Amino acid sequence: MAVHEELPVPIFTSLEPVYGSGPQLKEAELRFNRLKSKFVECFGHTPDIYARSPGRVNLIGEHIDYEGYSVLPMAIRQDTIVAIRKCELNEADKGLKIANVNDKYTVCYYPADPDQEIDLKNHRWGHYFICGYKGFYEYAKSKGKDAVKPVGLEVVVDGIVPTGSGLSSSAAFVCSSTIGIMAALGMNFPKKDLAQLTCDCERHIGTQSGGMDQAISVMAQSGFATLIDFNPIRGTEVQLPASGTFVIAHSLAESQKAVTAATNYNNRVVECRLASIILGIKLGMKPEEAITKAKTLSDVEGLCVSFANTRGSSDPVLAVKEFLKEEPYSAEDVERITNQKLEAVFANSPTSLDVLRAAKHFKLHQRAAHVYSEAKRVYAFKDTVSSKLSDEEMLKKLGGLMNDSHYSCSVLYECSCPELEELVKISRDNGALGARLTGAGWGGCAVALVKESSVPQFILNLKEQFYKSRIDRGVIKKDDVDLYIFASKPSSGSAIIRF
Ligand code: NG1
Ligand code: MG
Repeated sequence: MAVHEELPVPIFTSLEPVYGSGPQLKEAELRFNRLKSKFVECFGHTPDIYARSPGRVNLIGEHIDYEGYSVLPMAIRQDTIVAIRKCELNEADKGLKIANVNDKYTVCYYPADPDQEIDLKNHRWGHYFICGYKGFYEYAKSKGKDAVKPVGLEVVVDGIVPTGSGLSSSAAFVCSSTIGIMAALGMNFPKKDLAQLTCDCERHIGTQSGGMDQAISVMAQSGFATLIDFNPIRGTEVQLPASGTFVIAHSLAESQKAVTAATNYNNRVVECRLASIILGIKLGMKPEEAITKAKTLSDVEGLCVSFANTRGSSDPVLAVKEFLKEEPYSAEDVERITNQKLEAVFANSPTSLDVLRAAKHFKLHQRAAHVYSEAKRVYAFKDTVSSKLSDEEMLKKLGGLMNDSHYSCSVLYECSCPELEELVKISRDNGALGARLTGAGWGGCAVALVKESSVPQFILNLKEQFYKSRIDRGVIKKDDVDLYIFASKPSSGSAIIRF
């Protein structure tokens, strides 16, 4: 039997297989009807096909996917749906027209050219669709499908994953776009290829992201969280304990990752790269070798382990302690060790050069200590879930790991913010077994593990203690509060819908 990531994206002719029954189905029917009407209003006819892909909440394993380490997210029910119709390029209106059911997002036009550059200096919401468009053609070409000619596309998007929230609205959009284009052209690729290609193509937006969000969005199975391994991408279903529920709560600080990349996200990717190179050198690699081979911290873990073995432990965190100083490194400090100008090391990566220009110093010890310890927590989490512990002990242990993860993100990786700290504290004060920021951080959501039976009271308390003052100050509307705090069950991954 083929493992499910080898299979193509499922194609359904009704909404039930994706949205189940009950209120979720009703909501989905309304959305699809509205989307179809908007499509007719924009383009004068109905779409050929719909593609949907969900957002996700990462339970544990933050900022380690791009370092090659496994992570443990689950899909949430909130998704992006793309309605799409192919039009020949000789039709009157050429190109790609991308509208949105939400009028806040004005129609974007792009040429039907897979080689177009995305204008990063001028960020527009439609850019994420173009990531998918480019990604689809790059993949098709790599598979020798040169005959796939660029086509024009009419598109309407309906996304309900809150944006800038660390719940991966961007991956939901990129994945549904890519899959929509693929389906409109009558093709279907294995899910693991789609996970890889959407990860690669979302980088056109300018963040040097890892592949967690796209992998879970494409591959999620309803009812399970997924342990995702990289190189190659692989998903293992993880059954979560029924006695616990994950509650997602928005800090109401928006994390504008595409805009702050040079100082936040990409900065950490560059710091990890520098830490890898220096560790590589300290552990016996020649500088040139380290620069070409030590791309991520997982690339040098083997060296760390053999060093640590001589110390009687196989913990790479020990190597970090021994070889990376705690004081921040200046560019010159690093260059003295690498014998190479940093501009030359990163010459092929314009977004890394932006980081170098913006950075005052590099906290290599702290970033590497976070990555190696967080990687271990992911496996500890998975092992705990499948252990024989009693429910109570299990939840306690999982909560403890989440708390440790938060501490590491906050103190070592410095990707939290005051609003997230407040939310995490209030969550713990109200009985959460563990709480942590989720996603990239610097704003966005926290996720809390709460005993199933206490969830309604927990949510009420957070509304009172975190959201009420924000409603009073007009930060959010009272009627919208359920969009910002909700319990979440593991939902299903991408699907194509053809009525
Ligand atoms: P968010 O910002 O939650 O979409 C980002 C990255 C992930 C991962 C997390 C941190 C993108 C598309 N995603 O997620 O790959 O690195 O941060 O764990 O940038
Ligand atoms: Mg994102």
